[in-house]
Amino acid sequence: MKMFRPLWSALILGAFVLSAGMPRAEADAQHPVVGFAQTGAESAWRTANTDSMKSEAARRGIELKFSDGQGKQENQIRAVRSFITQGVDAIVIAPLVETGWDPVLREAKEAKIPVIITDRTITTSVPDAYVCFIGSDFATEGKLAADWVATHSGGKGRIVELQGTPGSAPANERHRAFAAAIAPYPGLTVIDAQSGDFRRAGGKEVMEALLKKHGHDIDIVYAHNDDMALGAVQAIEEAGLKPGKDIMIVSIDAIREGVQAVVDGKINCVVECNPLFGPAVYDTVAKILRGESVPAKTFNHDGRFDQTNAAAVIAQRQY
Ligand code: GYE
Repeated sequence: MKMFRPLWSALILGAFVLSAGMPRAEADAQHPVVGFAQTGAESAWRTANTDSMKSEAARRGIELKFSDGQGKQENQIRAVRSFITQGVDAIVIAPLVETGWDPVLREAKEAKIPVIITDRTITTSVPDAYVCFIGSDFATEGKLAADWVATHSGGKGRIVELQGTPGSAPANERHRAFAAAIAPYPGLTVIDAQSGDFRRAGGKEVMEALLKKHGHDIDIVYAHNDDMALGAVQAIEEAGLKPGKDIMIVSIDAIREGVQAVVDGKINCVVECNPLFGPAVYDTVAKILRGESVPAKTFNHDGRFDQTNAAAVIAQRQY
């Protein structure tokens, strides 16, 4: 047997070299290694999104390398660089802000690692910087919120806007679309706007400051997410006013607590923004790794809940 040993070693070494040289993608499209650069944990929406990405990876036997960016773009960029160094099969980014991604996207492209942008859109000058986008249409959400306000306010009211993270796609687009949709109503005016960074504490602080500044001159709150709206509800109650009655409140996400606040009459309307796209993301990763084509943009279908339909859906809310 002794004389066969060199042959066996050579064969085993050869097989090892072959598999190491073969892209992992080709080795196993169903069980890839995926790096996910998450923004942070600023809201209940975000926590639900993280849970969806993690639990679906575990269910499918996908190795997920998860990074919490803690609300800092530089942390996300560092995470993506480390995914590249580790040679993951695909990179998923939920980009905190719209700009500033070009260098790291160029690096991923040079390393031939496919990138999927989820949740928030970006602008980039790098050609073919990422394969596709999966998320919600923030402009539609802003318009749905504005249309509800226009209909239910009789086209009149002084609005304060609690904005999301500055420079983020949802803050930019929810602002722009809302402004455009109320423009035909001269009686509706945004009298002030401040960022609460998509956080509950941020929404409460900003609302306290706005109530101090404007006193009883606020008729309507438009919050870019439910967490800030729920913070505003607290501030309004602490100021001795009735949220949902003295001040109309409209927000976006439709997290369970937000829909519950609609049932309770404290928020008037929530526009849905579904965070549960783990399954769609991993289906897309598998397709990309198998060399199949995927749509450049996939948008979730988002609904809207108010007093007319919130109670009927509350039990089925999944996030
Ligand atoms: O609305 C907010 C979260 O990017 C759509 O980010 C997401 C937003 C969501 O913090 O709650």
